[in-house]
Amino acid sequence: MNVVVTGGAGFIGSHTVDALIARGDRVVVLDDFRTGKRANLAQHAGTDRLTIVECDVSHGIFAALAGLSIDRIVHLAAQVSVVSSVANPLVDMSVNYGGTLHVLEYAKAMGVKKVVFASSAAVYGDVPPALIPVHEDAPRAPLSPYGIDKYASELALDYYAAVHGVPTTWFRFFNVYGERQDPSSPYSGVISIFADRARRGAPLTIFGDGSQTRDFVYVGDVVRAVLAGLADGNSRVVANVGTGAEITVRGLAELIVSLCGGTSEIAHAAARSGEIAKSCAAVDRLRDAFGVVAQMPLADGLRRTLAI
Ligand code: UD2
Repeated sequence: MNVVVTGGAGFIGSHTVDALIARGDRVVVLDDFRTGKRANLAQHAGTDRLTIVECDVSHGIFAALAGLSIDRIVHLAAQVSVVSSVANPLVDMSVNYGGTLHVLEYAKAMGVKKVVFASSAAVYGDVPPALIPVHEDAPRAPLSPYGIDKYASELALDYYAAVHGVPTTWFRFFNVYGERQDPSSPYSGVISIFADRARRGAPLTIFGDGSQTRDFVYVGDVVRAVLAGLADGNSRVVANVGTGAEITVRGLAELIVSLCGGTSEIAHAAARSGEIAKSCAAVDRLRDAFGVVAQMPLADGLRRTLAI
């Protein structure tokens, strides 16, 4: 396959590129390097199967990809912070929803055979406890511009498939973690922040009482889902990508501290506003439609992330 990976220099994107190149595909990374890093792709230096194009997905992708032969697209490029989307909804809308429309217009014009899109558990909003683990057909009730943009993008993918014949598949990622997740922003994934601090023996801060739960899925399992989505078939199909298991943030903090030798203190700070209480994916559709079951046990994935 000849695959464009938008956001291919980012955390999930660079792992996707690794897997595509390992199976023999040709890959074009389209990334504006605002948060993506060339270092995430340094392992492919010298390969003729990787082309890197610097471009904002919401501006000029037709020109950026001109002359390249493209079969399929994995669309991961996004503004990824829910909190930033609340502060700057217009930027979020333009990059996240606008970016998806640019990708779909390109796919339509070029006859691309599959677009796989990274949506998010954010489309569900705060799910009532009775609906956990949350199934794909549960109500979509996003609570942030980020969630609205992801849901709007899903609708656009469905529309381009139904009306313009562009095959599309999209996944709702739960809390993805693993190597190369950048801990440097306050809104980085909690595992990247806790791992970074616990490695140094620095204190971990839990927002709220730590009873909130999340479904943490290892990036390698997410990449297997993305690759399954790139295959023919399953157009207009959405699946959650999670493990089906939840852990409290307190339990997570204690596990990471113990894996690191137990020196970090665990402190508490005020809960984040708009905090979701419980999050856990129903994973039967991922298994039944795509043949993918998340395999990495949390403790093993944490050891890899911590490089211990
Ligand atoms: C995740 C996604 C987000 C969106 C959302 C959908 C990440 C990084 N973010 O947001 O993009 O899809 O799910 O619901 O995957 N926490 C602490 N201490 C810290 C940092 C975080 O206690 O230093 C808590 C935080 O309050 C939350 C949990 O850890 O309860 C997870 O936080 P997060 O920022 O990793 O992800 P989340 O679930 O808010």
